[in-house]
Amino acid sequence: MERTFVMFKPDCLERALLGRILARFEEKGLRLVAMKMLRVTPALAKQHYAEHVEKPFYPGLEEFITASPVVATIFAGPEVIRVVREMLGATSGLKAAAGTIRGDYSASRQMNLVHASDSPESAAREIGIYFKPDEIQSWDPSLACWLQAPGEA
Ligand code: FUP
Repeated sequence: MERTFVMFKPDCLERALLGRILARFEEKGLRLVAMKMLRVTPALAKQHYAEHVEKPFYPGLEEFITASPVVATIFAGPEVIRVVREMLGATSGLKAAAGTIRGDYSASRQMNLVHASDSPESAAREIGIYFKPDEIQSWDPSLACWLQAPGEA
């Protein structure tokens, strides 16, 4: 089953939107398999956003992502990487379609509430940065048989 790394950013916690946004993933039927609250350090920010470290917007991005705690999670499910990215909407809350998480709750490119992996390679890399293997649960929720037909998972 595919896994994706989903991180609820400082603006999400500061605005007390964690429960509401987490509920959208739960209600969709995505399977939560790992979760922790932490503070992103500048070193961790540079590792996470390695592809952006040299970009002009990086200093502001680091200041933002280290400003308050985050909640790091892993969700599992068929095509979960694409499904979560589509639920989030475009990177900028100003461009994200209404009905998506960013479209409904964000009016910013930087303060876009939630990060999610954009490919199987980034999911594997980001999961490895934030979680040890024994922090990831393998479980079959009892409702799973009402969320997907046999063979779909
Ligand atoms: P995404 O894949 O949606 O996380 O977006 P990107 O990898 O393009 O950008 C990573 C983070 O940098 C985003 F959360 C938004 C932020 N960003 C800025 O703050 N300013 C920019 O000009 C571009 C991206």
